[in-house]
Amino acid sequence: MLLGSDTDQELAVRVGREEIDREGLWSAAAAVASRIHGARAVAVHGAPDLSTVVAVVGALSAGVPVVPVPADAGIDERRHIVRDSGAALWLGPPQEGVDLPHVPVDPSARSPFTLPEPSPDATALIMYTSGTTGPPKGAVISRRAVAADLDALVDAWDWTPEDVLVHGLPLFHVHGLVLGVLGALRVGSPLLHTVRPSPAAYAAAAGARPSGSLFFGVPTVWSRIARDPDSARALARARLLVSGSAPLPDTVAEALRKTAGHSPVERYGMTETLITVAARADAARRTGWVGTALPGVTTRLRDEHGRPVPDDGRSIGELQVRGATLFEGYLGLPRATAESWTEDGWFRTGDAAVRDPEGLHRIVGRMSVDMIKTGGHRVGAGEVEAALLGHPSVVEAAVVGEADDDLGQRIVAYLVGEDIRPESVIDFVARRLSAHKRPREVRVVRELPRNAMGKVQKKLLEGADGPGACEHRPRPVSRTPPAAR
Ligand code: MLC
Ligand code: AMP
Repeated sequence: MLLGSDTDQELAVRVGREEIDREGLWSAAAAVASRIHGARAVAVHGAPDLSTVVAVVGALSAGVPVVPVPADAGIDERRHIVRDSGAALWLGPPQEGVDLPHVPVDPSARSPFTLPEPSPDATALIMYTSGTTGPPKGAVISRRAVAADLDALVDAWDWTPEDVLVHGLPLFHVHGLVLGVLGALRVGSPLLHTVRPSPAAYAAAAGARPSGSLFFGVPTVWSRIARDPDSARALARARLLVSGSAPLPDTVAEALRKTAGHSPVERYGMTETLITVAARADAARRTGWVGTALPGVTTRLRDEHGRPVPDDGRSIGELQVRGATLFEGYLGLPRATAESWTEDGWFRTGDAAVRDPEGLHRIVGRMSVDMIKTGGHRVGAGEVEAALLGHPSVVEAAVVGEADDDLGQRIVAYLVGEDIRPESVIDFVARRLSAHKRPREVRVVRELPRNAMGKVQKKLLEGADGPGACEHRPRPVSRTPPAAR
């Protein structure tokens, strides 16, 4: 069974003030399953509420692939995901840009409907994720991969039904949905979802009934908690804090060690691979080191010519992975799928890493400046640039990720054009793509730095994250104040 183990725990999931016990959840999910079984795929509005959990569990118990749609998606992105995925039904409240038949989801509905457990080879999820260019691609993830990943993490973190999981992460990414919801249900530990991942909500969950023991967060969440000592102190009683989805700064781990008495273990993954590398709960904390390959996963490092890189803890190569947790491919994109694997069958993560002789990994950056991680969300520079070029005032656009104490990277747009009003441009992207893909800052320049071939030289743009900074940068003629977020 993908979900649901024997447990004495009554509470299954609490989201904000709504909660449901295990029996109620299976029965409400059965009511969804009875209405959608046989559908090719269903799109689920990924709002942070109980209906989303019921919709996902209902679809999985019916063996229908789930397409999570970001709750903050703008109209173009939502339309793209719904159409590209081939979803036949929309589960959740009606949304602009969706013309599918709509199935309302009611957590208080009860049904005795049952179906046999679907095959482990069946698709569990089609999760949309950004590349460096083009619209998001649908990563097809099997039930087998989800189960393998969760079981490996259970082992790494000594995760048991006695744990109470706490997080407030979005219910449309691997972190919040696969680990944060399906993980809790597979293990049988209650989930307290805080709706937003605010420091105060995490602190309250540590003192709730039942009290949280296992806390998940992206580095932005941990950094906000580290800056709020009262909330950090409340986490002293937690069994385990876990950080992932982006690099955890040393300063944040150190501040948590001082105030909460412990710092998070780290783990590394991607939408396409699920979590592949994790530090064990009982391992000494080493900030920036994300642990060893999970059981069933193998990793290797390769240089730009495909040659092996030594495991000396210093030499950098592209991290490549293979194993039980990997996705099946990008939906309807055989070429992009083939390009993401090496000829000898390893998935190219696009992350630069080092590995030490004990097999511990440290992620040192991305191979491409066009892949941005902001607040733990993955955003392709190309897709934001394409959206910006649709704005009537914008003639040229270059988007970079700039180092940011809060978000890790913040999206900065360099624009050439006439009468550019930054707020209008930022809202334009938020309305079309999604709120988390909007530039946090706009810098208007007279021209973009280009090489002889006409290609924009992003490393010459002021503040662009990564190596290659240089004096010959264009000076912005105007910019939004940094406070304008
Ligand atoms: C502000 N808002 C706007 C706006 N300006 N909306 C539209 N247009 C504008 N111009 C609104 C937003 O919609 C939102 O509304 C509110 O302002 C705050 O949004 P924000 O500024 O984007 O939120 P912020 O506070 O910065 O959020 C930080 C954060 C969030 C950390 C809470 O980024 C987050 O939840 N990150 C987690 C990402 C994650 O789970 N990644 C895992 C990927 S899986 P409202 O109404 O919503 O408040 C993966 C695999 C692995 O990576 O390894 O795990
Ligand atoms: P996504 O597909 O949204 O899951 O994003 C995957 C990317 O997040 C990876 O390719 C990494 O760049 C980044 N990432 C995930 N976990 C970590 C981590 N622990 N440390 C550094 N980067 C991470």
